[in-house]
Amino acid sequence: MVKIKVVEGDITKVKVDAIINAANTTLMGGGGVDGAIHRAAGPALYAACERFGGCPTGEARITSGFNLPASYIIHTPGPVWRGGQHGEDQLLANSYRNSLELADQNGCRTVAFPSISTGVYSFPLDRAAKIAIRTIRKFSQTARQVDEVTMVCFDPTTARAYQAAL
Ligand code: AR6
Repeated sequence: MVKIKVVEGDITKVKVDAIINAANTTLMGGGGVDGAIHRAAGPALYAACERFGGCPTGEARITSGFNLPASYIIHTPGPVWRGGQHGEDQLLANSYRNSLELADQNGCRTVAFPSISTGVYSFPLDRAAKIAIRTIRKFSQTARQVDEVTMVCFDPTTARAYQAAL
């Protein structure tokens, strides 16, 4: 069984095998958690991401953690909220599932996620939290290496939403 936890904090400080980055499809950095991860990991992360030539929404790519306490960073562009009729729910679930599968394939036991798509991308928080928890639970039935998933929430409102979903 995969243990699921919700904490309030800064994901760049978390010592786990892999943290997830709420990226964009260029994978070339940005604001929010993406900017914070790039600043903390250092410029070598930018060079590593450049080699992918981007990533479609809902897919995931893995790099080293560079200067972060985490060993790996898994980059996934979540969907931009456009009203809910453009496959946003499925794309968000894909981001969680593909990130978890990539972590599993790379032998990660402990994984930490930020609240994907609920910042700049405006995905409704409660709806995103339910999708995240449901997708992590479903993945836990087939997980081989991953045994702990932490949602690292940057503010109390976000933490409450994931706690409620859990
Ligand atoms: N640790 C944990 N969570 C954080 C941190 C941090 N250090 N910093 C911010 N958050 P966002 P999105 C929270 O906007 O909606 C970027 O420019 C934040 O409070 O970072 O998926 C990318 O390049 C919010 O709860 O990601 C994309 O262009 C959550 O992380 C775009 O933003 C997600 O907010 C992606 O937008």
